[in-house]
Amino acid sequence: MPDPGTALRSTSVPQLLAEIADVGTDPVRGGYSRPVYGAAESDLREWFTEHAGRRGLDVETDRNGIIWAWWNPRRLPLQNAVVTGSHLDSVPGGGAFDGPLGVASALAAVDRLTASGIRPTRPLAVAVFPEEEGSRFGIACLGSRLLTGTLDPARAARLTDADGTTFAEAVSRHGLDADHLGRDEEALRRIGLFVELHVEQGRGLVDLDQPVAVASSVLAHGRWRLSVFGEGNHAGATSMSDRRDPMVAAAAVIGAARDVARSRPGARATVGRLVPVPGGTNVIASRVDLWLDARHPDDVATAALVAAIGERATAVAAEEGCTVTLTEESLSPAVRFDVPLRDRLTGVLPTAPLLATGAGHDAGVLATEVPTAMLFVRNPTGVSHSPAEHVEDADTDLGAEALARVLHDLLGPGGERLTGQGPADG
Ligand code: HGY
Ligand code: MN
Ligand code: MN
Repeated sequence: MPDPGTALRSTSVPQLLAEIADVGTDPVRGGYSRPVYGAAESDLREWFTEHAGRRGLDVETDRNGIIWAWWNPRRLPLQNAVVTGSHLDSVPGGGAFDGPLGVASALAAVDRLTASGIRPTRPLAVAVFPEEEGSRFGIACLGSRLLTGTLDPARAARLTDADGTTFAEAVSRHGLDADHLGRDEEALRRIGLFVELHVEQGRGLVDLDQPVAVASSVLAHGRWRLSVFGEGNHAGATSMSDRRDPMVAAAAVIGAARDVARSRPGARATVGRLVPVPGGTNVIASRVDLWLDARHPDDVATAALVAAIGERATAVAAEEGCTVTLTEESLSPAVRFDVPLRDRLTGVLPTAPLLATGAGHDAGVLATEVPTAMLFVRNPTGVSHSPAEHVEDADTDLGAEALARVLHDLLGPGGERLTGQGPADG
């Protein structure tokens, strides 16, 4: 691989990201709102497909809505491939880099690989996974869960968005057949390993004064719906002593979740979404639905955290004469990335530190099927899922260069031995 200083830069990551800077901007929340299969994310899919086509990549969208762009200059069999990529959907009011940085960096890395003249020993694919954030249909990493079969396709098809549109309707409007969602053995057989580049969602690299890190692990994380039931009534005609107000109980539940998480080292609990029913200003709600995002480095501790929050929620709601139900909507076990692959990356990038992440990723879901790894790029604010998320131009290029070096190593002689072992203990 030529020295970074001489690497040809047919396209820089800042240039690529500048092309989509106006796609899906959210004038109310700030940042970007790019729900899967909405107009903005569909525009981004077209943008990616256009760039992939310009580079001679063969582009296909599989039955789960995952885009695969194949860089295969030697027309090798599509097997044991090195796969990179990320997602293009966002959280509401998200930043510019969560997802698109990995996709743009993959395109820039392909430019560098082409310029390097490498004769790859196996194909490379750039993959774009749908609904990584789970912002529209409620389950994170929906595309990679369908691919690996860790989500029942019939359940996925029935998921609805805030307008009542089902996932089945959304995918069929996108030209897919909801009856064909689900585990895709053929697509999985093609993958030898997966390496995802992502903006760091934290300040680790800032504190370490490094531009790029290699990921070590992902927290266990899940989403639970808590429904708080009270008595709907008139805001003016109901005395204060005669109420069972689920909004008041919900406020206590949210505080209880925070307190329980604070009392357990390593635990995280967040309520970012709350929906009162019926939701009138002059109406005492009858029910409040709220969603808990709970995480911990250990699976058993995550379950214990949620159980403890459930118990506290029931107790504090009862003080308001209300009851609570707790329903698991999704759960991802803790992930330790494949150790041989991780070590191969740190061999290529010896100054890159190892960093754990509290954020979930498709690389975490795929880790049950193939060796996976991640690269993180420095985010000077350390903030993510917010317009404040940022990556300096120079660091975006260093990230693309790091990804290109890693891919060059994995595509070169000997790289093909790293494949299909699945997560290794270590
Ligand atoms: O929620 C997460 O951890 C990821 O950003 N989807
Ligand atoms: Mn992401
Ligand atoms: Mn995210």
